[in-house]
Amino acid sequence: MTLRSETECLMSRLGVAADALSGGSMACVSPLTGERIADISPAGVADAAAAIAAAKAAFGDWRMVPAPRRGELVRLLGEELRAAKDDLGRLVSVEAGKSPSEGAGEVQEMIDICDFAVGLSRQLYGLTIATERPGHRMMETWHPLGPVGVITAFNFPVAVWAWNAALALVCGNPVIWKPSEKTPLTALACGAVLGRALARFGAAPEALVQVLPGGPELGNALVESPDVALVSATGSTRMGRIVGPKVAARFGRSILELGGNNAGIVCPSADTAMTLRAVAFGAMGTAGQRCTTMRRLFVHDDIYDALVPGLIRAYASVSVGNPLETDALVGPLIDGAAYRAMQEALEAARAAGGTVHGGTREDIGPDSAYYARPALVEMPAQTGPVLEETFAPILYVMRYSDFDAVLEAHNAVGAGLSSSIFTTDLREMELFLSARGSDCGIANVNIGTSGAEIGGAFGGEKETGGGRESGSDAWKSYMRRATNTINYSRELPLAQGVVFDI
Ligand code: UN1
Repeated sequence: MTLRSETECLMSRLGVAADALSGGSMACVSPLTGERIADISPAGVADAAAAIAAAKAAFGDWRMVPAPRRGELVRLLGEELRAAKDDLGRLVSVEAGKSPSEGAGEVQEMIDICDFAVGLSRQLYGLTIATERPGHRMMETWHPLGPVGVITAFNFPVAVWAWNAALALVCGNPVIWKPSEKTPLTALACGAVLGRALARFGAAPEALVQVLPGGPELGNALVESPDVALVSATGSTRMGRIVGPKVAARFGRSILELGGNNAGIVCPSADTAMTLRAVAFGAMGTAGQRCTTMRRLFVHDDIYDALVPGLIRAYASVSVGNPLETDALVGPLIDGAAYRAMQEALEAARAAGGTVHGGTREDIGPDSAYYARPALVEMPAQTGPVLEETFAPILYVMRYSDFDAVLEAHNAVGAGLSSSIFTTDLREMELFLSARGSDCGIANVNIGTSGAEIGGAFGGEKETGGGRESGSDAWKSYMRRATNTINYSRELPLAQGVVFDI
């Protein structure tokens, strides 16, 4: 079976008819082989405008549906996702090149956030606050915000949408989704899965969730429209520099989840065998194409020789290949541009005095597929490409001897998403987690930088954009807060003791 016909089968089982997959002007390509697996019809800016208007109308109704009832829709979505897990996970592998386990894991992440959001639908708590005025009560109420525009990247084509959609829906907001141009099929499939949940739910407003596959002009329409209350955008820092100011200029709200340049610090007391496995997954998993991928590793002089030669061997021996045909752990890069960016970074690393292990193209599949052996680069210092995020499996390894200096080096990059320390020394661990330690939104101990669970808030600081999605109280970004002061007395005492007797 060709990948194209497998895609048609998967899509049809997921609920997208075959005639939606051919004859359109937007080519969908699988990175596994470079094969065209569908030609769909993209949405245009007029469709985006219509979608925004429809979402605005849907908001009028959805905001009045009690939150636990809204949670019921998300519960049904979780059920439909459980039923669709195998097919949707496989489609993620076909469209984004992930291994079956990572494809399935991504759908599991969607199911997890649905479960979380269902619970949340009964816990959108506001505080009751002590007031200084007698006979008064003060409280806060969380209200739905408005239509939410979700812009996602190719590397987590479905999970990141689910983080946003599940929360937005229980918070009372319609969703308009602009998926990556590289992964529109999984988005259409999610639309069909959600359609089944909506049909079972019954009385949801029209256009509660809409999918707009197509080019950047669609994302721009969401960014510029005053009717899109919140834009949640995942992608490069370059993209965020455009989206953030535009949304801010109209006083809209944004959640930005941008680049990462995530590092690990390996201390003398680290468990070397476990560290090696954690670094291998963090740096090579998903072919280095997670925003949480480990990209820098600082290794203490005393442990360098016990760890790094073994890591270099792991890089030389890790299986690279088509993960649907072999049990390869490292699949393809998303496209030729990603491969070229990887080679440019490696060239720059060599020019800066780095020793490159691996990184070459593997002779797998047709010319239109880009498989590369992950690269480990021993660097004399944190310079040149080490300071940038290259979305490919490159790990820059550097030595350190002084803990305070390594903390400083750790934080001396633009991005601030995820970080790890490998140590069994309590003082090092706590310093890393302290106010003068890691400056990232995620700081881990004895695990890698990637693979966060949905229960925590996900996102990072500095050039990562500052947004938080997923768990903890990230839901608050999807609602507006009203502070209410109620006078149940017959007097009118003014706050701060102000007197105004007329
Ligand atoms: C991303 O790469 O944009 O923590 C999201 C992780 C995943 C999510 C990554 N749960 O690696």
